[in-house]
Amino acid sequence: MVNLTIDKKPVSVPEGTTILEAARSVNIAIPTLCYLKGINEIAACRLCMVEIEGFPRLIPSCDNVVAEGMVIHTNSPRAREARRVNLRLLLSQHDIRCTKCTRSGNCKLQTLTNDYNLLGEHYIKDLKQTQDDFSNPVVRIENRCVRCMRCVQVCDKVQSMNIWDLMGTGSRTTIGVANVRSLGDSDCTFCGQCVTHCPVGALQERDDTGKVFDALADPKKITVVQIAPAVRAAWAEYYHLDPKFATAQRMVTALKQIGFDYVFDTDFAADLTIMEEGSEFIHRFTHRDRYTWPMFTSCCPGWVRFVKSQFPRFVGNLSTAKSPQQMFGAVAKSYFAEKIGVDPHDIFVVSVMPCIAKKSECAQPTMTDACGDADVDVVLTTREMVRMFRGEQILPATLTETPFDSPLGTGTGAAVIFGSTGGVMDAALRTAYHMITGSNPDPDAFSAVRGMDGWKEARFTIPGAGTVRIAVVSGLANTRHLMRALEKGEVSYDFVEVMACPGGCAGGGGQPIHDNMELAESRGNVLWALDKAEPVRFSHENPDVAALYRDYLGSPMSPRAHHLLHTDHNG
Ligand code: HC1
Ligand code: SF4
Repeated sequence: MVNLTIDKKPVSVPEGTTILEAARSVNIAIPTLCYLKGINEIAACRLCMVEIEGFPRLIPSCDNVVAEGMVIHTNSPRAREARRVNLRLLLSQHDIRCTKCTRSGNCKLQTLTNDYNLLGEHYIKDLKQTQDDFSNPVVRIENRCVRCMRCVQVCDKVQSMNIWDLMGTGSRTTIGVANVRSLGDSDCTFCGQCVTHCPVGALQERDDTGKVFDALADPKKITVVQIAPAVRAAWAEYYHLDPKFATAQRMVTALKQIGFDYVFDTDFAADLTIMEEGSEFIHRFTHRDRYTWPMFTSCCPGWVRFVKSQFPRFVGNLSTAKSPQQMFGAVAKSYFAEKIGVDPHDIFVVSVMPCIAKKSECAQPTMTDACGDADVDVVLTTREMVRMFRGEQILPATLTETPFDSPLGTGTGAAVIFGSTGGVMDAALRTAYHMITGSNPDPDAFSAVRGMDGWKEARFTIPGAGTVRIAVVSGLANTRHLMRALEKGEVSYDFVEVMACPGGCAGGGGQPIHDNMELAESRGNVLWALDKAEPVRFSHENPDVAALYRDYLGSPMSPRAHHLLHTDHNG
């Protein structure tokens, strides 16, 4: 252990601890902007400067380690003044029209500027106008970037994609797309992890709220919204509501208040996905020789983009089942349109997703199977939905509960866990077991797939089918490791679930942002608790999914089911 003094407090920490972490261990907060523990410890912003007795210069605390006997002052007049100067230098290159920024109120730079009372002019007044590209699901706004490098490091270390890179030199240093391509031409998976880790608003999702407000105001449109599993675990974070109070049913009320005609649940389509994907897995498993292995889940568009660009020879291993969001759109504009007797072209389907990549998934030219229009018209992130609530002056703390509409609003416990890593696999195995044996397993029989490990493995024996070797992976760096191991023959599996975002959709790129906090696990736990509390925990027991098969699709994998619910990933 190393013994030192920080702000007159004696501190004892293991060798190799940074000064920043040593201070935090005794509840002394040193301001940071660029710092991300284990990911970005490079002192780019220089706001964490501290004074050490006997050292002539101030040093950044995030990339210097403690030494025996150090006497450190984190908030001396010199340290404070250095922070103020460095903050003003950052502000001099930052577009400070905060009222125009979606991160206003949730921006680290704004908070620090207030904390340090920097009310006067900054060094440079006029920023050059930049041409920002708002066409892609992920948008970068050059004049807001503070060159903290978080996006570069998250994309490199967590997602292994290396899309962002440092460009230029000196005062012209900036961040751009590596190899000087545009983002749209790059291999970006649009997972949005760069967005949720940007401390300011330099990266964000394309704002599609205007399209939704227009549709809501159009009397000819029948507006239908679906809510993804993981959204319910996070939507009220902005309002600091207790997750027990912030139910999906209160979100339904808010969406009705802003004018949606029908509020449905992606959980319904997640159960439908399990019926199709479970049947497909059993078919492949019982005709092993006809397929290459393993079979991969296909509901995460970040992962689908990843496999197409990074490991194209595995594209044929993806389940042909569309994602729940796309199954929902196809069913809404066919079965549901017929049921309520309207022209499907008049139905406007909005998805609220924890995800940015879903914006690109719904725009795929192949995702038009119901009536030729896009099956899903617009995807909003959880953040965009909350912005709509704010714009409409919704007061969530006063909301009562409203049930989802019928018949696309019923979901089981197996569906809600889709939003957490391991959930898709768990749900699929519950139903595959039933399809093979004719009886239900214990709904918690497959709990080995749960938890936050980035790469999980398990084997399960299903009577009559044998042993199924599965893996569950989340985060694209973990995925790359698994794919390389598969290529080298170091591992072999039958069924693999992949989610691009660490922890699955609960930690998705469209979820509320809390600087330096990873909430995928706690949000995931909300979903696992919802599953436990559900009276029905098997997708094959969803009564409305059963009715859809009985009245419209026939059976899983039927020609109609194939047309509406499956896709060719090479298409
Ligand atoms: Fe997801 Fe899915 S779980 S991909 O994360 O399969 O976005 O929540 O909606 O489609 O159901 C996202 C979440 C979501 C789909 C489902
Ligand atoms: Fe989107 Fe979920 Fe995939 Fe992340 S893990 S890219 S939130 S679908």
